[in-house]
Amino acid sequence: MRNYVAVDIGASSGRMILGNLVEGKLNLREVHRFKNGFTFRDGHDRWEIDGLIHEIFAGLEKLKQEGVTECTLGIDTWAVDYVLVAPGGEKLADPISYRDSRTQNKIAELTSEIQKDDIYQKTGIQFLELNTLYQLYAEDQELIKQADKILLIPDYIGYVLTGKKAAETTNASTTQMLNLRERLFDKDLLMHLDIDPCQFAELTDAGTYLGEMKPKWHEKYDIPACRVITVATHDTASAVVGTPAKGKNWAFLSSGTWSLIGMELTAPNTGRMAFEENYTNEWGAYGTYRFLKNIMGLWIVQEIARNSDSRLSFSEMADQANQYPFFKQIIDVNDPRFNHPVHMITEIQNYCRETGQDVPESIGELTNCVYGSLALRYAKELEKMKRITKRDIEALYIVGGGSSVAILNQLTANLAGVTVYAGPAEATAVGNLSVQMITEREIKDVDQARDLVRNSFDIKEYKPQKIESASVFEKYDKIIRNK
Ligand code: LFR
Repeated sequence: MRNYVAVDIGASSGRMILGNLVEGKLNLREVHRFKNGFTFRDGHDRWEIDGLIHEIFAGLEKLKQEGVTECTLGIDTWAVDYVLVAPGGEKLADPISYRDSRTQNKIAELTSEIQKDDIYQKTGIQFLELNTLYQLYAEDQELIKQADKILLIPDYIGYVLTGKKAAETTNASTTQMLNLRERLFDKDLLMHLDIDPCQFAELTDAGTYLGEMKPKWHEKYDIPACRVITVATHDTASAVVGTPAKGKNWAFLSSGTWSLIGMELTAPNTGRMAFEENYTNEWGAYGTYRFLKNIMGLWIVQEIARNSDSRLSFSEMADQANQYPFFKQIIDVNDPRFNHPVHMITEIQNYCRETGQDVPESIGELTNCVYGSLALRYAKELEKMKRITKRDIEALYIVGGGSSVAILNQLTANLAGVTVYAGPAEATAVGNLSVQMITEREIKDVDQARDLVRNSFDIKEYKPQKIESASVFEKYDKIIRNK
């Protein structure tokens, strides 16, 4: 039995999952879980990257103690953030979070120098201030000059573990700096930012062998022999691989800190409508594209929990939300004011006040408002996607931590009029493990991986129920318009 280890780190937590294929089923076991988050240091919101790497070694030590002596290992994390690496190999600073305020107004500034449409035609990527393009534009130019390499987070972790540098493409595409046609970092954009193409590592596809663990780590820690495989290192790309989809007319929703709603395409769509609706074409594993939209997601709920000091899970918060009728209060979940407010609860309350709605007070009311508004936004985006791609959507596969929120799944099915399939919660780790298994030739391809996911996990089905949705959509449109 071979051992595959997924290191999957999101904005709020990381986990290490051991995966094995046993009698045609995928067995998962969580070996280690740890917290993640940014803190304000040296003038910016920064991730504690050394701490995260330390947790990986702690997880590997646990595995060794449990008798695992050999494994392959894949790393996926959130996208867009990077580490500047000095010629000697050490990091020049702790990486700055995409929620840091340094990129405020940077889209406007950069697109006054290069046309927005040009950037979209080159890259096919949605305009989000968090993109690496605007982060590098806002970066300390002296630091960029000193950097031998700019490595995205999972590439950097892979580099620390093995000493090998790569720029994995599913993640590199989220920089908004890859040229779709040349399939390289775009020369004009690099030139504009005064970045030498050599400052990025070689573009590498998911499913490539990166290297062995450095001997020095074996001297320092008692860990299994590890071969690191470059998987789909963008967590969302891994989640899509791990989605148990079947047939043609389906969409996905990777539901965690962010809600990433989209379709898997075999060619990018950079048409007028896609541009105007700010849809993205992130590169997927094995020649696919994630045609999707970022929705603020459960971050808003996480922040409500943080503000109120409650230790409730998403599902427990949903139980409280369920005690109130839905759609009493509606917010635009993608309003930038919810990106990183000082206090999320106050921000939601102010929004409701300003838009002439009753002010939600309890955790239940606040969560009710957010879940209802998320479901509405999901339904709206599914409609848009159908128009843009001219394809039908009959099923929505919801994966990730948020897929366990039954009421949100049912509301989404009802409003969108599609069947929702929910689970697995660990789709990202599953996608990470699947790419390792394909690379090791233990399974054939993504189709087989998805069959495996369907056979190995309890996927819940939510059929759309008839509800009076017209008035709800009307209310939504009015609130969004009059904001
Ligand atoms: C989800 C995710 C999204 C990306 C955002 C920022 O974890 O990777 O796909 O847009 O985080 O990196």
